Amino acid sequence: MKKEGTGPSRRNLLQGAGLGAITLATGLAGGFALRASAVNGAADGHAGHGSARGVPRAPWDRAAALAEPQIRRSENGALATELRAAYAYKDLGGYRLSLRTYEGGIPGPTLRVKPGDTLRIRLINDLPPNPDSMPDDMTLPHQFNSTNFHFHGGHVRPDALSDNVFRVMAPGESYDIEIAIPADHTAGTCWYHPHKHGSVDVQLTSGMAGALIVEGDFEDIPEIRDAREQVLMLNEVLFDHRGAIETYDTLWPEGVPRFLSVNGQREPVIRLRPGEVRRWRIIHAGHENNLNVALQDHVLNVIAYDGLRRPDMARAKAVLMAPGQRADVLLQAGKPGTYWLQAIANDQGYPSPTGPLAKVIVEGDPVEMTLPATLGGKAPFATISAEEVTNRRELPLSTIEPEFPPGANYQEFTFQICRQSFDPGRVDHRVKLGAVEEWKIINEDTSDHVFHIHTNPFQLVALNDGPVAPDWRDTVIVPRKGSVTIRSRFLDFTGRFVLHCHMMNHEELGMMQIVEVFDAS
Ligand SMILES: [Cu+2]
Repeated sequence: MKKEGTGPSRRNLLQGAGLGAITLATGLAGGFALRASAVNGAADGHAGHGSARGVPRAPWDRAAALAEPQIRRSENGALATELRAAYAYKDLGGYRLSLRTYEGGIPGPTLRVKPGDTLRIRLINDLPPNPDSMPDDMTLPHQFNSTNFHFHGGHVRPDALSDNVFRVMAPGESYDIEIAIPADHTAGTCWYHPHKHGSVDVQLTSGMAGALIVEGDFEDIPEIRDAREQVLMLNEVLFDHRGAIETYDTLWPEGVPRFLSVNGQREPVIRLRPGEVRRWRIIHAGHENNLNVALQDHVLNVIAYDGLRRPDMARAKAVLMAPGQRADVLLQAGKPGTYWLQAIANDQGYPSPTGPLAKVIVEGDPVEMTLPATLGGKAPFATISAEEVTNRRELPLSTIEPEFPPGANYQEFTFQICRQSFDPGRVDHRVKLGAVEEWKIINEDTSDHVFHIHTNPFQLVALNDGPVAPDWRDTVIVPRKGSVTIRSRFLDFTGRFVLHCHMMNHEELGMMQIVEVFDAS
């Protein structure tokens, strides 16, 4: 039975009680509620070691420069590459972890393609056999060693060997993926990660994700073209007493060590010269929490959200990012000094994680660079007017929670869209090819959800029923007890794909639907 929103949700209790612990890192013992975030990365970096008893320590180089993932670039219209999914040992933030990876790295290699290219990947699943059989209930996490591949942000075929998240790539086998990127594809920051229902949350949390950059944006703006760029892939690192993630209980309840990472490093160092303009492609690859990203004493100038170019720069003291979202920002370094890039306080119905992400050191001779005066006012797509809309839908998001006092076990929670949990055998929305639809996504819960739909991006129309400036995204926060209204064109691709909450624990426990675009002609 659905509990009304007046009572404290499990997350409220956990995170609310954990807030002090996040800040003070006192390692409070005792009640269940206090365990959750007691080890969340405090700025002094000393948090949490006590809870990780049993995990081998590893040296933590606090002066390590931010590592750039290996780059694999297309040539002559194609990028053909291998991605091997396998366990690897990883020394991260003072722990020696054994995690599922792409190519032994966290994150995986950065794939760089151009509009019109073909992306060919041989995915070798070198993970060991699944110890468990398929569950009767598909909304329970399962078979963590089966995987597949999703191109998040890709406007590409969702079927066959393309961006097909219904494929199951079993351990011990190899699979070909072939994605034709349309010549008119938007250029920008996308990413890839597994999307196999049942194992995606565990694999993503392990660090199986990489940047997938469609090149060619902002070539008309010299200030951006000439700026050095860096991928910043954000994650929340968590693991069990063995330094691994082998059961879903490691992710829920949240009693295990956790801290924030950038490109698989804890508090790496980023160096800039005074006055230098740099482009950061920030990708939130974490699995369940928003991160409110800020750099001390600096402005973040957002030039694209979700890889979709903005008409104008948005100057921000902090950029609130949900799991799955990307923000391309221009940063101009200020006076010499040390500044923390960090996740600062945010309320998502419970306190979002806070703590250091990277140490930014501004030093050396100043350089003369400037921020662009304008981005040119171009939107990635023509605005969808109300007259263009051919159909409307409402999608309520809701959670069935255990009665108070809340249980600690993930099995007690059910996440739903349109009052139903995910069923891989059911199509939830049939959309005519060529349709232009307006959807109102309604969050009935007391904490935020994150709406993401594959294949086609959407235009924001309203937030909590109030109009907003047209803005294109593929992932958006749906505020608690609130709503987001979006419009989208379903023009180019038929076939089945999914929409889901990008808090992947919610997705894994049922908050996903299947959309089928069909050709009615
Ligand atoms: Cu959610």
